[in-house]
Amino acid sequence: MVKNAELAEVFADIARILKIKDENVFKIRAYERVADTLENLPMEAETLYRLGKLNEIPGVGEAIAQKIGELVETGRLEYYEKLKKSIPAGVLELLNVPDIGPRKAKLFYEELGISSVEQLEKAALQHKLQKLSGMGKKAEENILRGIELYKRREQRFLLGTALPIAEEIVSEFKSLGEVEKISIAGSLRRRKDTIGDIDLLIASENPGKIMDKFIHLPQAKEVLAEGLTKSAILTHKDMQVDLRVVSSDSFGAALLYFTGSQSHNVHLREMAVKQGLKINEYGVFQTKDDKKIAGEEEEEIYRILGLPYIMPELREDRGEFAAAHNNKLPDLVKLNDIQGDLHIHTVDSDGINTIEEMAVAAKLKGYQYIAITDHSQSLHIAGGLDEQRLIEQINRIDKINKNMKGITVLKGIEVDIKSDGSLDISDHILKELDIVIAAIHSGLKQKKEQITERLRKAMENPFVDIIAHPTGRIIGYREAYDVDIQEIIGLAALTGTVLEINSSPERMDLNDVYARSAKEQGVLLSLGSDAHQITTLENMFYGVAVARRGWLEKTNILNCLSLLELKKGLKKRQ
Ligand code: DGT
Ligand code: CA
Ligand code: CA
Repeated sequence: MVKNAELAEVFADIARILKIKDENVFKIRAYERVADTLENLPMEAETLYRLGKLNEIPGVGEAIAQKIGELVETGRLEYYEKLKKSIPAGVLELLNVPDIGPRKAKLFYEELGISSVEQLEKAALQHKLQKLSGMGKKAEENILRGIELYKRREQRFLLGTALPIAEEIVSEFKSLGEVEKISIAGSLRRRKDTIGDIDLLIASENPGKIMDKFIHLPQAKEVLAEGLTKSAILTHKDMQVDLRVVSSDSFGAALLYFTGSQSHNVHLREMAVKQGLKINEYGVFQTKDDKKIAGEEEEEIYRILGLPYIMPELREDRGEFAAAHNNKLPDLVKLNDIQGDLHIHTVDSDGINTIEEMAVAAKLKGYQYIAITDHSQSLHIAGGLDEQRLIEQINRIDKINKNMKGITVLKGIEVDIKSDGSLDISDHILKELDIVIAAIHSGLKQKKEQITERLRKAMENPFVDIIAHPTGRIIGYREAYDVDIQEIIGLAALTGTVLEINSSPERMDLNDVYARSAKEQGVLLSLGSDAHQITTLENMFYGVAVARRGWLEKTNILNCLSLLELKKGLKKRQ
């Protein structure tokens, strides 16, 4: 069986090579889309192929269906093999360095023969890049910074990459009779946006059997360490998984210990010492006689220390102990509290599904409403809507709402904030929409004052309800643009503008720290999946993870409101 992920990788690679070769952008985008779709397809493409139903996959036309067929039947693709030979593999890798697009990769390769990231770094340090045409001192510095990001990315994984793998492994274990309890621990349980390694914990009286299963998991590429109670493997994606096996009566203490964070644990231990207690990964003990008084459950351990249960997402030693003491821990928002999705794209710009398809899928999720927020005209590459097409979409949504029961489709736009801070759709049209989100997609290198000014202008517009992905970061690929986020939060409070927590796992923007800061200043936040197809509506989970790490309750979140309340919560249409 050829896995969807493997097919996706081939098409993503094809897109990358075509980019370097300067091929037609639409052709490239078609391959990128297919890669994306395949990765998120709820069903094996091979099965669809066997049923003759490949054409039912959105974005799969004749030519691509044929290629999938060839891969399924022969395990290789002649077109791809030829394409790969036309360019050194290292040149392709250059594209993974932030700030390096196909044009630069081509330039470095052709002018300096650079075909690896190491060679690129060396050339930059020797100031060879700045002399090339179109380059300069600044551009060279940017590339060095990009290489740093690239190296860091090699070491950490997105929550959205690590969690599905961990859950897959957990479900492999669940069928094993010897497993009494199992849990994800570490930063993954705390839902940090990036994950160093996956930590798993199992309670069992038969660790030998557990370890045997662990090192033979289909996910294991390599065994890094093997012991009776502690082992580590490397997955095919080069992610490390640590597993510890403990006995059931220590499970709570071990889970607390291995969930961390380290600073939370240190604080907890210090508290215990003051009460004549000792905590370690085996349990809670009285110092005077070493008698074990707790260990089976986390709740019990917190209780013995006189604390309410502290959710894993709060365990960063960022004030959770003081809050717990004063009974002021937040009642954290849950995925179930989300009443609708406020950031959705469709085929009208760069999405894959239609408005109706998105609405039906959202209704199945139990949402009351969704906002359709396609891109606006400045984003040519994403097929952004001009005013005429937007008006046409507005009319279409009115009709859809008449026919669709059980969910309301809100008319919206992700309007582009241009370099000078103006919007690329005029106010008299924005006024016709239910909801307007504004975002920066270009001029990302502008100075802090300029970017802040652009956002200020957008927030002062009476029709702009939400600022989408307010810092613009793409984790591991692009740093946040230079913006004074505290000033933005202040302006949001002043203008009654909502700030988004973009829930795509590559963005998670605002992040947890800024989201909490926004809450403290009375700013409302909105969670948007930024879905470009049905399957990524699920990204809402990651937005909720950020929200929870940011101490948010449902009252801090716009789309925890019912439809009626939501309309009241938005800026008044004047
Ligand atoms: P990561 O993997 O870098 O995203 O972050 P964590 O938090 O998962 O860290 P990791 O995998 O090194 O260890 C998992 C947890 O185990 C960590 O959050 C706290 C606990 N832990 C590990 N090493 C130590 C240590 O030396 N002292 C203490 N107090 N706790 C530790
Ligand atoms: Ca970890
Ligand atoms: Ca670890």
